[in-house]
Amino acid sequence: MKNLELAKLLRMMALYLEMKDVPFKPQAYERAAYSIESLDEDIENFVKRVGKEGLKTLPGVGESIAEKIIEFLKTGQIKELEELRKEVPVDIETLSSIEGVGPKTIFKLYKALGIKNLEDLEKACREHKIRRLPGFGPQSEEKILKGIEFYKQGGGRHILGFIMPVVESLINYLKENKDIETVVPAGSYRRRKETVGDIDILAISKNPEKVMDYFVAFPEVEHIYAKGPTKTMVRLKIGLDVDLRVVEKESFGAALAYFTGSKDHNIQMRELAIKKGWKLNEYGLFDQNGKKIAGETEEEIYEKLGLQWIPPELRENGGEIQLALQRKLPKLIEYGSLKGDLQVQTNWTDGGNSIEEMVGEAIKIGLKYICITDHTKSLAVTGGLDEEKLLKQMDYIENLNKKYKGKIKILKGAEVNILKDGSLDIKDEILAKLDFVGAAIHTHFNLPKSVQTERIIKAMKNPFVDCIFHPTGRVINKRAPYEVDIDKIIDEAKKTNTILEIDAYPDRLDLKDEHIRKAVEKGVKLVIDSDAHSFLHYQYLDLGVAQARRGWAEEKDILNTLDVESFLKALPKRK
Ligand code: DGT
Ligand code: CA
Ligand code: CA
Ligand code: ZN
Repeated sequence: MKNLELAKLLRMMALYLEMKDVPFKPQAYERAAYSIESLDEDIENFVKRVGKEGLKTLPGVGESIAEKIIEFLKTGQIKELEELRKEVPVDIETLSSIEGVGPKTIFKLYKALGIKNLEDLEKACREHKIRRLPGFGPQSEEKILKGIEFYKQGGGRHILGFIMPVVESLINYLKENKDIETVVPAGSYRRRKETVGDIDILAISKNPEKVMDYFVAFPEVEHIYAKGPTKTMVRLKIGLDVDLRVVEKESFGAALAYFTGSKDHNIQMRELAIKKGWKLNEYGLFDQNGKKIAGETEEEIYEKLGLQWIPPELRENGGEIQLALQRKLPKLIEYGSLKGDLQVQTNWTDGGNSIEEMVGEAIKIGLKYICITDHTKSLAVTGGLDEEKLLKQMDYIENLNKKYKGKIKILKGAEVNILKDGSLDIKDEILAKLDFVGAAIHTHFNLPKSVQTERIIKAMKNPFVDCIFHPTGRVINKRAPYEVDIDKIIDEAKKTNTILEIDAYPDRLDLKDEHIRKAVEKGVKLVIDSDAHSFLHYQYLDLGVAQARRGWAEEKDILNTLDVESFLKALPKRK
């Protein structure tokens, strides 16, 4: 799978072109990168299958980018990019992930101070060299330092949704080996944590040596840390570490439970065993005489301990063991149970596909409704829609609905901007005509906490705002959430009958798990959206379901598990 590597290079192209102030092209490269990383097929196979013309059906990929992709598959690099890198040899990928540091700033810093990487940048900040440059000041210096700190906290954890295709392809590769009986990813990956440190895979085999030879021959392996018959550790080319453990069939369940974790969950489990005078470890559950009483399956371990089986997403020591003892675990929302998607952008603004392309793909994957929510006018960079264009889009959708009757329902919506004072950038009389209105913050991220909170509450009080999109505004590993009193937002959501969104896009996952749990406890209604900017992004809906499960959400908490008629009737403000 070269997809991630290619996406990375395309994104780098976008950054360099932005640095050079080339118009439009950066956005195309960015979109193409999106497309490639969310493609669920190996890009090499894909190109073999559909050729250059097929490549051009991907959002963002035109003639010139298609050629670069083919060049990369042939030569392992993109010549134009190599030249740009020679000209301005900076670690553009890392530097540009620091909040407030864009390609143009990077270029200025390189020219003025020779800053090439994160270390240079931090040093220059600490030596107060940046504040003396024209266009910078003490404030921008502080902001950059803060950004660096946040970046470092990320600590090299990988975003689950982005590494999933690689892990799945590795699992499929392992499954092809005849010596492997069963193979399952465990650890934080199995718990569907939003970021993972490394991947822990378990397998059953009678020929562990052969299995390990086969494992390290996986084409994406870059480095072997250690190789032994029971445990082998490697690093993949995308920088992700993977451990493979081969265990005996009789203890597979015990190993699976142990290596799924989390560590705190395991400690509680072990204590439960100790209370009974037993012992639990990665080999099995043993009674007071040291006799093994369970180990082959996870289910029997939980059962012998008097517990209901606990879904991995709940194993974070958040009270799940106590509830499992009483057989009162929530009945979590199931994967694949979403019938609609309420946040879909199109090429009317910054999406990569037309409304009809988004509709076509939605039908293909079995969605029963989607809501078109293009950005609105004050978000000028996306070409946000004004009242007039919104009305035009509503008419257009009205007509499309005739064409697609019986296949899918297209809802009229918008992702409306919340202005600095909490008012919206679209008039109420127009909002009133939409089926579903999401409001979101895209500017003024740095207001004081109480001001930011009041700003959102004011938007929730608008009778036409059905939902707050990505309520905390974070971008994992890139941008901290804005300061906001989330408990207050949840309380006000309940009071004002406003839905909160779980944005399923891999680096958003906003609300996050612990917020979802609070919202569920308070009886706030939620929706799970892909925030699609391309038809390839619908696949992330299940990542949102994963997050909802980690937040203990049941089907009844998530409104887009309903069919479209019931969904519209259930909209809390419109009842
Ligand atoms: P990660 O990789 O940081 O995203 O998180 P995990 O949960 O995958 O943690 P990892 O890879 O260090 O270990 C995998 C599992 O092994 C972990 O979920 C629980 C188990 N484990 C690791 N170390 C310990 C330990 O010291 N005590 C106990 N009880 N379990 C452990
Ligand atoms: Ca792990
Ligand atoms: Ca590990
Ligand atoms: Zn957008």
